[in-house]
Amino acid sequence: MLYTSGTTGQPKGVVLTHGNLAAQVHALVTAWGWQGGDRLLHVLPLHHIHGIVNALLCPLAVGARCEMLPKFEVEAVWERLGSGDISVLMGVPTMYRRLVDFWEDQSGDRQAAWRAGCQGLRLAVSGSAALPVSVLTRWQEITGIGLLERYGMTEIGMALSQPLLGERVPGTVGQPLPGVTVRVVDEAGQPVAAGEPGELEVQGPSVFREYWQRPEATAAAFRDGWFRTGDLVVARDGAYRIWGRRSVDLIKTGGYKVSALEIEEVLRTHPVIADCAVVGLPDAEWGERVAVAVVLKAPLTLEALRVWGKTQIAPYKVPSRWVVLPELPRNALGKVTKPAIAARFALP
Ligand code: MCA
Ligand code: AMP
Repeated sequence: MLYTSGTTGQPKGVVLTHGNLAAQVHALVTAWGWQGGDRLLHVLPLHHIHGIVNALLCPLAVGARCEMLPKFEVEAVWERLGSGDISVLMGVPTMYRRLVDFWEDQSGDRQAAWRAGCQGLRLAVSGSAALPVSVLTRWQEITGIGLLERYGMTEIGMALSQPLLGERVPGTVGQPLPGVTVRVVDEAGQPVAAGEPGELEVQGPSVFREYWQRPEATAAAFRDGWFRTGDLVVARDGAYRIWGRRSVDLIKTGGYKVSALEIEEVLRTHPVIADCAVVGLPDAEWGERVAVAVVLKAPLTLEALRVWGKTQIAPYKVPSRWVVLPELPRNALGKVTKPAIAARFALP
């Protein structure tokens, strides 16, 4: 069972059966050509599919080597890649961005050695959040090898992947993996015409059984037997492109999915916060950054709020930017207008 944030309240437990995990592993072993001789460098957290299924169960399933670093530390990762001893790497876009940025500051000798070591890398995968094409391009320039981008979700494992061999169109996440069936539908659940945006729905043996003790949430997540991902996609020329999300209240920061509503509920328990609204702001390093607009009853600093926040929720959920407002902008129905809040952060 893995916990994942949704658009309502507390994170939900995603129940994955052994059959689900076997199907997820089988799809990746087949599509990505896993072999016993592979040597993966593991740099991901172990409480998500990316770190557990893709980067741990796959090598275990084929008897490959999985070398685990205690945490993602950019120089240590470069040292291992530069040794030539690593054949598979998996990371979130923030990690590839840090690798690229760190490289730029190194001596020519070090860069040459690392580049030579990277020739041992047969597969470098990016996922969990959108990979900026600028990061992809720079990674290719400096290492001489490509990145494979794929799309997945806690409830379904990996669903779409660029090909191991063959053309990988930058900015797309490829095609359905073996055993995964997808469709793209409008709000009424009707398939959209090719090239039109719609919600991605998924079927197959990798799809989870239920949210733990949440039958209504489970029922709401499916439509006619299809799992509703909440992600808007466009399928063009056989490759899928992630277009956006159905909900503005889901934020992806550094590959972690966080719920704006969950963070708001926690922040409202702070004694001097009268009201608040959380939004995701576009950010070059994190993809999105958690930001909050607050209405205060007494003086408070962002630093103090962060220290307190980390005693309540995971550090990556705690807002790192804020704006203090006399009141929150609301529409005629009294609902907080999140785009207006995000726009406040763009002001000088
Ligand atoms: C750390 N911080 C963050 C994040 N990570 N803030 C926002 N978003 C984050 N993701 C905070 C720290 O608490 C710290 O705050 C400050 O940022 C700087 O920390 P730093 O040491 O630089 O960060 P780090 O510890 O090196 O972490 C960066 C990271 C990490 C390695 C990129 O975020 C990470 O491991 N992300 C991967 C998440 C992941 O595995 N996602 C997959 C789930 P302060 O300075 O105040 O202490 S999605 C999934 O499984 C699906 C199925 C899929 O498709 O893959
Ligand atoms: P999680 O619930 O943490 O498993 O995260 C799943 C979500 O991550 C998906 O619903 C997508 O919104 C996002 N995601 C995963 N891979 C990609 C990708 N390659 N590009 C864009 N978004 C992605």
